[in-house]
Amino acid sequence: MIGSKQTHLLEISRQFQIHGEILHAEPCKVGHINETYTATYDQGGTKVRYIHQRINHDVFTDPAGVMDNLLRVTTHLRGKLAGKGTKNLTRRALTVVPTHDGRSFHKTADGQYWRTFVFIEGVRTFEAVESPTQAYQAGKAFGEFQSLLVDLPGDRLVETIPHFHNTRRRFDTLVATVSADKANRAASAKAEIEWALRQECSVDTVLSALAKKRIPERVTHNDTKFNNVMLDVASGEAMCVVDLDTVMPGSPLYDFGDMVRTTTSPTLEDELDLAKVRMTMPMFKGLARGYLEAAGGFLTKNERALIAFSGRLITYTIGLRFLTDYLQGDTYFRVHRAQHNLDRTRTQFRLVESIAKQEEAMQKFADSL
Ligand code: GN1
Ligand code: MG
Repeated sequence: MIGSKQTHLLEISRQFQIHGEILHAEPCKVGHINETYTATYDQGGTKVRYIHQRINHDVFTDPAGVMDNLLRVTTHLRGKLAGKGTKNLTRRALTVVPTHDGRSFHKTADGQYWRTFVFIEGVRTFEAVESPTQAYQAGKAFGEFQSLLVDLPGDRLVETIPHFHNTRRRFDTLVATVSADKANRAASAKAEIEWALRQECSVDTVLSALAKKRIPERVTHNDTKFNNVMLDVASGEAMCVVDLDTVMPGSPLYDFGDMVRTTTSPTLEDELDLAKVRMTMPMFKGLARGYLEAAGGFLTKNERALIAFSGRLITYTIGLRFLTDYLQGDTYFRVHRAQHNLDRTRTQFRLVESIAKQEEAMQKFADSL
């Protein structure tokens, strides 16, 4: 194997119940938060892959809580899928590989948290959507995920990041960040800040519906980016949704909203050519059809009425977070170039405008399903 930089990873890999020798490991470059490696092992002459991942514990301050949620959720999913006679269960729900002492994660002497998953073979993810069929598959996958978790037994899940999609708090944090302007960047984002502040009238809609119990709290994924759906290479069908760290109490509208954000524009999240950034109706139709086929059975009328709005809301909320991080000096999201978070902000805000223009038509279509 393995260069000197990865000797640490070799040590980590030995903590888990994996047979055989590690041959090599490659870092996985997508994802803004955790640190992920794909590692290949020799097991009795066959090459077998695993995922090793370091949990960013600045972001997830309760890694044990994250793993408790994750085990409860994946165990429940696997049980329900098995009950329906689903084949290939380790391709259909994430499988945690325990440590030698039976724990779901390993804490290193220097306080890092590592976990291991079975690698799912024969699937791939896409950073940008390529067809309405893919959008349909994504909608269906997250809809099924929510639907299988409707009867998750036991206590309320841990809130791994409290107030995660609380747009009011995200808005107020932006306001405070602008006035502190610690990184001295507010002048360079004047137009974006002004635009963001003008949208204040939208921030409370879902929060107040939840507070008044007009819509229920449910178990939701909360990070339904298109690249968190594993599509089967051969058939194109969604096999599994990944990135379960933010599975916690929420609203299905947050999930659907983030699907609209990441699955209806043909562009990447940090597209520089804003002319290309737009909500496209064929993708939305595929997405909504897939989602409502799977989730339509449990969603209430009030939830359904906010389907199109949720896309605008979550795209705006993530934009607020990118802008805030830019103004705070890029301390949260991993960046790969100067102004990366500002570029991401502009893309989100452009997409919000495009959704706003089509919101009525989007809702009308969702109502027709
Ligand atoms: C982060 O880790 P990743 O890239 O899946 C973030 C999401 C954002 C997303 C924007 C825990 O997700 O909330 O929507 O970036 N995850 C966390 O791309 O903050
Ligand atoms: Mg994530």
